[in-house]
Parts: sequence; structure tokens; C-alpha cells
Amino acid sequence: MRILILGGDGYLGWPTAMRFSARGHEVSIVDNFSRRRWHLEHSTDSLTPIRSLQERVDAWREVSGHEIKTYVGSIEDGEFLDSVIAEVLPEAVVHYGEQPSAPYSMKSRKTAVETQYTNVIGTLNLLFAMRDHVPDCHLVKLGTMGEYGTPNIDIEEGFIEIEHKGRKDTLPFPKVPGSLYHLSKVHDSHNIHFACRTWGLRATDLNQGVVYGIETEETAQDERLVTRFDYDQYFGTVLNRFCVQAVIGHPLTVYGEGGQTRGFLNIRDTLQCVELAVNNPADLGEFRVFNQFTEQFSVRELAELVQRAGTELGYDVEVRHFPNPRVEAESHYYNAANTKLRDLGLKPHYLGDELLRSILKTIERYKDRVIERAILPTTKWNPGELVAEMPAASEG
Ligand code: NAD
Ligand code: USQ
Repeated sequence: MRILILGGDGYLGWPTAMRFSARGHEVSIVDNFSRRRWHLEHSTDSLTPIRSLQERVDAWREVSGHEIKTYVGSIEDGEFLDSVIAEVLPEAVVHYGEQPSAPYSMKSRKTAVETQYTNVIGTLNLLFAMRDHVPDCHLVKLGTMGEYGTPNIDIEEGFIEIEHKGRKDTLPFPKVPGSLYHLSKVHDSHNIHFACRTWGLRATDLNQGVVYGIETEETAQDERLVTRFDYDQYFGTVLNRFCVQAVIGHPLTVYGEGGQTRGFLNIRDTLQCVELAVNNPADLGEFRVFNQFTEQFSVRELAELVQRAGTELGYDVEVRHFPNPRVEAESHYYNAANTKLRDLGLKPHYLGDELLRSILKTIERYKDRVIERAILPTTKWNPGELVAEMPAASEG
């Protein structure tokens, strides 16, 4: 198949591009390097020393014998994206090309506007380009479990049957997201659903949980193929952050009570899920939603698991509760459905001591690169709160 990966230079996009390429698909990448730029602006960096996109693509050709084509530009530039779609004529588009951080979206008016503009306008451009050039193409869009928030009822996969005043309908599941980033994904979902209903496009919205892990089959083949791995307050996700903190002897940063429960999955399973979605496309006109995670954990449970695995490896791991910089429930009901990807054949890599120890050992190799100043959170969801309570941390 001709597969276009938007955001193909990112944490998930680069390993995905190699995976499809390894399977013999014709892969093209779009990226504007905004993630690299955001790090430069904050004087932070990936834990892993990532190569330039050109060097990666050259190394991949050398290792695998396969070619990956690259297009450098922003998807919110409608004309650029239109010309890429018209040239590549993809049969599937995997869309990762967005600003992915909740804390970054809550940092300032500027970053909130940038997040929603990049994400919502970029996706809207994509929908028009698909309608005009490749109406049969399957869009596989990375959404997020955080679109749903933490309702006091079970979370379904995208839709819920509602009975109201004696009448019944199946409608989009109510969404109460917890950041302006997560809201951008809700807006995307509505726009994609509209494009499927109105123009007959086909799309799978992957409501992905929090991803962890540092290696995939392809990234492990050569040092030059490693993917980025972030641990800073903006771009690091919780379990990846805890693992880095354990290795460098920083207290694990549990926000508040730590009862916040989310769906999680290993990066290897992200690749599996995206591949399953691409290989089993939605029907024309269909808007499908899959909840993409394999296990649920509270933040406190994760900290305990990392502490145990770290202690086995000889690290002295302290779990510490910090005032929560976010506005979110710290103790709540959480039970989300995730059967659709399993029904398609997903075989999860569960989080066990062995997997955690192997992540910690890989991090150990790069621990001299850690920029400790970037770990503690300085961005608060409601800046009027907590100022006096926050531990000292410099603005990265
Ligand atoms: P990432 O930042 O590493 O990757 C995104 C890539 O897209 C980056 O290389 C960036 O430069 C590029 N990009 C951003 N905006 C762009 C634009 N306007 N035009 C072109 N390129 C652009 O993030 P990631 O962790 O790989 O996440 C990928 C996607 O998956 C995101 O949409 C994110 O919201 C979603 N997601 C991630 C996680 C997670 O835990 N990592 C969980 C759920 C959903
Ligand atoms: N948390 C801590 N300590 C930390 C970091 C986070 O306790 O040091 C807590 C947060 O308060 C939150 C939970 O851990 O309750 C998850 O935070 P996170 O930063 O790992 O995840 P989140 O902000 O939700 O965003 C990440 C990705 C995003 C993706 C989302 C999936 O950055 O791209 O959409 O996970 S989900 O959470 O399912 O919405």
C-alpha cells in the first residue's frame, strides 16, 4: 500500500514508518520538525540522541534496503498538504502530526492557540485534501483516551446508546476533556465524523491511552534508528518520566494523591494497533472509534511498580507526592472498554517487572544526557493556585 505518515519524525511516527516500510509498503513521511523546535525553545532534549530525519532515512535504507520518502512542511499549510496528497495518492494516511502535550497547551495563551491551530486546522486541511484527491483513502487518526475525561460511568468505544424521554439513539460518547490539548482532539473527532457523514470519507479514530517504552523491533536494529524519548515536564509522559527519575535518583513525581487512573500501552502495541487498523480499513462513509490501550493503572500504582523494579536493579527510588499542577480528579471511577482492537487480533505486551527492568536498563545507557532542571512542573492549569506550595523549579 501507499501509506503517508503525518508526524513521521516523532516518538511514535518514526517507528511506525519503519514498521510499514519493513512490511514492504511504500511509505512517505510529512513532518515540520516542530517537536525538535519546541525542545530547542525550552533548552531541553530527547533522552535518546536522535539523528536528523535525513540521517535516519539513510540509515534505514542501509539497514533494510527500503526507501522512505520525506516531505518537510506543516499540515496547517493547506496548499503544501494538498500538493503532498496529490503527489503521493495514499491509500492510508496515519495522522500523528499534532502538538501532543497537555502541559504545553496550558502554558500560555500563545501555546494554547498554537496547539489548537496546529491540530484542528491541520486535520481540517487533511480532510479537504482527502476529499479532493483520494476519497477512498483510509484515515487512521491518533486521538486520545483523554477526550472522554473521567466520567462516573463506563467509557464505551466512541459511541453510547442513550434512552431519553422514551426514545433511543446511538450517539457520540459525551466528552469532558481535561486540557486544551485534549480538547483539540475532541474538535478533530467532530470534524472527522462530519467529513465521513457528509463526504463519505472513511476514518478510524484511535483513542490512544498514555504510551510508554523506548524500543521497537526496528529501532533496536541500529543506534541511528532510535526514536525520541522525552521525560521533561512538557513532553514526557508519566511512566517514561518515572523511569528516568528512578535511574537518576530523582523522587518520582506523583501529582497529588496519585489516584488518577488512565489507560496505558507499550509503544510496540501502538505499532500493532495502527497496523491492525490500516490492514482492516473502515468502510466508505464510516467513522470508527477504537479505544487503544491495553491496561489501566493509577499514577500511584505506576510509581510503586517503578520503585519495585528499580529497587531490584539497585536504585534507591523514592516516591514523592507533589502538589498537583493540573486541575483533575485525583480519585475517581474509571472503566473503559477496549475490545475492538483485541477482536482484530491485538496481542498486548503487558507491563511487568521484566519489561520495566529492560526500559530502566536502556535508560541507564543515556542517563548522562538527562537535563534535571526540566523535570519538575512549572506550568499550572490554574496559575492562580498553588504558587506558594510548588517546589522550586526553574522555568525550562
Ligand atoms: P511527537 O511530538 O513525538 O510526534 C508528533 C510529530 O508531528 C513530531 O515529529 C512533530 O514535529 C510533528 N508535527 C507536529 N505538528 C505538525 C504539523 N503541524 N505539521 C507537520 N508535522 C507536525 O508525539 P507522539 O508522542 O509521537 O504522538 C503522536 C500522536 O499520537 C499525537 O497526535 C499525539 O497526540 C497522539 N498520542 C500520543 C500519546 C503518547 O503517549 N505519546 C498518547 C495518545 C495519543
Ligand atoms: N502525572 C503525574 N506525574 C507526572 C506526570 C503526570 O502524576 O510527573 C499524572 C498527570 O497529572 C495525569 C497522568 O499522570 O493525571 C497522565 O499524565 P501524562 O502527562 O502522562 O499524560 P497526558 O497529559 O494525559 O498526555 C499523554 C500524551 C498525550 C496523550 C495522552 C493520552 O502526552 O499525547 O493524548 O497521554 S490520555 O492520557 O489517555 O489522554
